[in-house]
Amino acid sequence: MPAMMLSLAAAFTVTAAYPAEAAGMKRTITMVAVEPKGGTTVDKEPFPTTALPEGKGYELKAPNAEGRWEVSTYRWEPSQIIVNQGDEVTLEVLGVNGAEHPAVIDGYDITFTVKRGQLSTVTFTADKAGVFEFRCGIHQPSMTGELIVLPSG
Ligand SMILES: [Cu+2]
Repeated sequence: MPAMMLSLAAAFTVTAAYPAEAAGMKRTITMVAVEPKGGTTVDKEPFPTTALPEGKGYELKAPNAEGRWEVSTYRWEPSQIIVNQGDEVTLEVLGVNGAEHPAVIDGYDITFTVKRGQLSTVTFTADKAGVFEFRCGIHQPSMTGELIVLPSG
């Protein structure tokens, strides 16, 4: 029992000290630009009567001749990135769906384009704390995410 308590105490110390000791780390975040899709037929589920928000980020296809309807959306995955202020952050974004995604990270004046089949790499120092939106210039309003930079100190 004492040994177990000691190891728990050690684990807690490491966890509690993580943000301060980890600041300034090199972080690589792997992401994808994807288009999840779903669909069914009107004999199983009626076609939705409520429209989705305007923009190319959402698509609701009306039933075809066989009664099949489909829904899809464009997403960044993950769409929330959490780093510590001072970290050197590298985003490696693979384009899986969609020909291209011109992206911007607000507050950091960073722009990059993700193309299908290519890995786009963006490296920056997260020197400003706060919550910064990043988004695709084409697939709105869904292809939006947050860069969350936790303040150091
Ligand atoms: Cu896009």
